[in-house]
Amino acid sequence: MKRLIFLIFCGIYSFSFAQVPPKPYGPVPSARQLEWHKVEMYGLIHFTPTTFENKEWGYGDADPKIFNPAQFDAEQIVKAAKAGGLRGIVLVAKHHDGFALWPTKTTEYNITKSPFRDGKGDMVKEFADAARNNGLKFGVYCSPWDRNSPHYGTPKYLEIYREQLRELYTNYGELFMSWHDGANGGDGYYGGAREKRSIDNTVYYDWDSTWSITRELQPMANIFSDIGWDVRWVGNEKGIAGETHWATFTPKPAEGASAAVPGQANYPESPVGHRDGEFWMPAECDVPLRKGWFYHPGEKAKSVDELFSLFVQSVGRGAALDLGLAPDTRGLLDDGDVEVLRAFGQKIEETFKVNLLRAANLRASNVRGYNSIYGTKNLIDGREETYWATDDDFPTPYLTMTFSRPVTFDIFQIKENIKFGQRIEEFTLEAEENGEWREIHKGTSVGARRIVKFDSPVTATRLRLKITKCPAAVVISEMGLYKEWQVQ
Ligand code: FUL
Ligand code: CA
Repeated sequence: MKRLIFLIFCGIYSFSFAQVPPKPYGPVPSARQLEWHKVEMYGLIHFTPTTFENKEWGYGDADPKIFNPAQFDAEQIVKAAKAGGLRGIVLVAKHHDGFALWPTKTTEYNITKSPFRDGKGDMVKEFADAARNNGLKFGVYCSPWDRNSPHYGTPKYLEIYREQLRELYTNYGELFMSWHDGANGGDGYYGGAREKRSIDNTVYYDWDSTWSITRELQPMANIFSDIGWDVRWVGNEKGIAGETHWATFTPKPAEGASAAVPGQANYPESPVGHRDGEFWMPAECDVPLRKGWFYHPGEKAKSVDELFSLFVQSVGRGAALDLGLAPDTRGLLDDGDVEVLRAFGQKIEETFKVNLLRAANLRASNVRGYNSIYGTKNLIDGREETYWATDDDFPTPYLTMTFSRPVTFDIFQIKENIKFGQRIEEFTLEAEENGEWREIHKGTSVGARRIVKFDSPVTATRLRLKITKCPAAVVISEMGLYKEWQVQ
């Protein structure tokens, strides 16, 4: 009898032990960052009087009357973004020229002084509504640097800036991002002074207090800045993250600077991040669809293949792609831009439609607690929340994928379950050739999504993934093999 009780006890003990999920490793994403990761690709819209001046940085002296986009249609722009596979848009509600696209109480230099909708327009609202109507998330960019304000550089301007944020945070529904650029100080109109104003950006904006307004009024808005907070700048405007990309990062003051603040940080380290970083602060890779952030008649959109390559080098490295969209003076996206977005969206959709790995038999060298709830079938069920996990003392497993007939692919994809942190440090992919394993790829960080793009298609009947360096149990949500779709 005693023996039986003992056995039952052991059974219950091992059963419950086997149910224990892995412990998180290192910093993990917050609820708001997890939502941001799901967006993956979004657009950044620049459209102010600067568009009508054919400039990249307005000086702050443009007559509001030039802002007259007679055919403006937020639906056209947002629909084009959606067709491009973008799941959100961030509107530049105020750029460095200081012109507010909404009827703000904080400055006269705003949309009500323009002919747009006879001075009764609110472009932030039109974009916010169009985004929501089309199922896209909405965010705002309000430039801290303001080349129009006579108060720029004084404490009064900081009050104005914070009030602008408050207006944007209270009148346009839930925001998924609050975007803060690092450009601040320099020459400008400044209410007619036409001079150079320098501020000490380590103290002037008092970001801790400024961003407490964001937290209070928009708790789900991810704060983007050069040095992170929720999302860090990738350190270039090419749309490319490091080949190795750690979502973890520790902002440090740039050489010679006293504090890590927007405009002064350790940018050379931003593309890769820090393996032992203190915070979860994944990179956003921003890049304009055309050459400039604003529309210029002589420029044209990048090609579908260029965009796909940027997608692989940003989203495919666990970061996000923020693609600049520039409406023209009509207030519409150029036909060429619309077409390229459509074709890009189609390419992504078609490429990732069929996961060829679903046809494989998957065998792992270890499954956590021998428990099928952590089994390899979770890798191909199309659900992010289910995962293959190993035992804590088995962080370098391998996984064999066997097909009944040869499979041809040129994309291999892995997604870690980032709720448990970023874990994998090195892996290899091998293909069996004449009974021997041949390494076809050696990779590093995985994180939210790792897309490995092969230069030419690979055909194999057996493949093997080896996790060769990982500090804790492996937790992988999804894996896949795909064939890059080409425009027919
Ligand atoms: C930068 C700005 O200076 C550019 O004009 C543009 O808005 C880009 C997205 O961010 O900091
Ligand atoms: Ca899954």
